[in-house]
Parts: sequence; C-alpha cells; structure tokens
Amino acid sequence: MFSGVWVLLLTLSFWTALMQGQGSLPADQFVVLSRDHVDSPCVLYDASRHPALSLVAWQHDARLDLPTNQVIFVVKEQSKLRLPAGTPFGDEGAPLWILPQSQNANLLYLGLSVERVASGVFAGPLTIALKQVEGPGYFLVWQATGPGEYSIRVDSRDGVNEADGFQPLPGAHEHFNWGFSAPGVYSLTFQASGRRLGESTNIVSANSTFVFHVQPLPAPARFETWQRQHWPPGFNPPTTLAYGNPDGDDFDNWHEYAFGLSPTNRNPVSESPQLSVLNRSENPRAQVQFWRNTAAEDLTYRVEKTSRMPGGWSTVTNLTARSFPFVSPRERVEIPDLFGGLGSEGYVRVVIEGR
Ligand SMILES: [Ca+2]
Ligand SMILES: [Ca+2]
Repeated sequence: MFSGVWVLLLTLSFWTALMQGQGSLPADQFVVLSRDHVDSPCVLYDASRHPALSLVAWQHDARLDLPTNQVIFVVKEQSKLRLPAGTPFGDEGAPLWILPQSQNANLLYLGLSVERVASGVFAGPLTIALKQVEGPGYFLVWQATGPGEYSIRVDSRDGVNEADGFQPLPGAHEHFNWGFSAPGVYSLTFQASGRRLGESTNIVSANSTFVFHVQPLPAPARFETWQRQHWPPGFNPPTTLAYGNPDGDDFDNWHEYAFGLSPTNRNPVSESPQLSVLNRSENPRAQVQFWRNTAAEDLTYRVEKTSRMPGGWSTVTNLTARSFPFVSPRERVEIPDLFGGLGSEGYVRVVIEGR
C-alpha cells in the first residue's frame, strides 16, 4: 500500500514547504464511448501472435481496434429504468441501467463479435467467459426471446462461474442487453478460448478487463476506482500509476487523490499543505492547512509535530475541518495555534497512509 508524507519546516525567521484492424490509436490516446455501434468483446485471431486470441473493442465508424487499455464505455444515466414486476432481474421498482440489444441512438450499442475469426480454424464454437466483475452492483447480460421470456447469459448475483459467458461460432455477431444495478465504475474481465482443428487443448486469450462508467459516477472511495474514473486500466504507463504525473504539476496521482485534486489539470502548489505564521510581531502562532479527500475510505490522515529533528514526533489532535460545497468531496483541515507561543523552531508533517 502506498503512503506519503508531506513535511513542513518552520523557523522563526522563515518557513517553507518541502514537497516534493483496423487502425489503432497512438499509445498516448484513449477514447470514451457513450453511443453508436461498437463490437465488444470482439474476438481477433492471429496465429503469428502469442496469445493468438485477443479481445478488443471494434469501433466501426472510426475503423479502430481498441485494446482494453484504450477504451472506456459509458452507460448514461438516461439508460436507467425501473424494473416492472415479474422479471428475473430484480425487484419491481428497482433501478437497472440497460444498454439495449436494439439500437437506441443515444446509447452505446454493444455487439459481441467473432466475425473476424475465419471458419475452418477452430473445431467448434469459441468461448468468451466472464472471469471477474468488480463494481458497486451486479451485472447481467441477456436477450429477450419472447414476451416475458429471457435467455440470461451472465448473472453476477450468484458470483462468477462457468455459467457466465458466451459460446459463439466463428463468424457470429450478436447483440445483448447489458444491465448494471447501481451507478459507479465496473471492471469486467473476459477471456476467449477455443480448440483449433487437429489439436487436443484449447488456446486462450489474455484476461481482458473492460471498464464501464455507469453514470452518475459517485466520488470514488478507493484509489483503484479513482484511477479507472480517469483512464482505462494500464493506459500509457506510467500515466495511471500512483507515481504518474500526466498533468506535470507538483502532485503525483496518489497525492492528487489524497488532496482531492485533478490528475488532468495542473494544480498550483498552493493546493499542498500550507504552513503560516499568524500574529507574527506580537504573539506569533503557527497554523497548518491542507485538503483532505473525504470520499477516500482507503486513506488515513495524521498531522505530527516536533520541536527538533529528526525525532520526537507527536500527533496533533486539535484539528478542525471545514467543507465547501463547491469543492466536494474534499474539506480543508486546519490546525490553529499549532505550537502556542513559538520556540526557536518547529516542524510539522502531514502523514497520509493507505489502509
Ligand atoms: Ca499531477
Ligand atoms: Ca493536478
């Protein structure tokens, strides 16, 4: 788990903050898709590559094959429905966000495609297995087969197992309803496999994790979710990593998250913990302020002080927090009168730890 320490140094005379298939996209670009026809998962087969099977999103209009680290799928809030009575998808009245099997021009229209796998290579159907679902709710894939009749292919309510997936023949192209039960970031991992003619074992693709943003996105409670709100998994290393700094400001991604900042806009250094001296001429007092991400459930924040380096750190307890609606979900933490009357020197540090 990552942790960080922001050290502030104070003396009477001065203080300072120490901080410290088509075509393909260039590696430093990704796309966010919220409408139109896209085939995903789309199975590709190339015997000269290892693994020979791969899964991509095929964006027809742009003639692009998008690997999982270059695409984010958006499920708009307008796809949210209330379930009628009598469906197998949840209680009557429960919300479900649905990307429909019949095209709606305002929503993403996802197809499952094995069209680009030639016949005569595999001994039978391929398998596209769901391997893992991470997200705030459950995930369903089904086709309506008649009035009140459904063919359910994926249902994560009972976990993910071999029943969750597809067995398409080479050349197949099908559309399904994709349902999500709650808003937030979902990471759906698929793997393709198949047995080639004349062979006795299957070949498999890599596990391929596609990210879906089911809107409206709540403030992320974990760093991993925060990463996937901003980029597809593994996009253009080290862009998404804790030490990445794609906007080139004074904050790596981990500190952008911890202070509730934006990793794609340069933040001024004044957004870092600030130490100031109040009433300098008569009864000088020290005050420290910093921003805390109130949505982050995986971080703890602690302020420590000492009168001499390098040891003797003690935890400061008289913290006050002020929230500001326009900068939610972060709040400004203040420690007024940090040292009372000042001695000759003092040191303060903000300790942020993962948990
Ligand atoms: Ca940054
Ligand atoms: Ca920034």
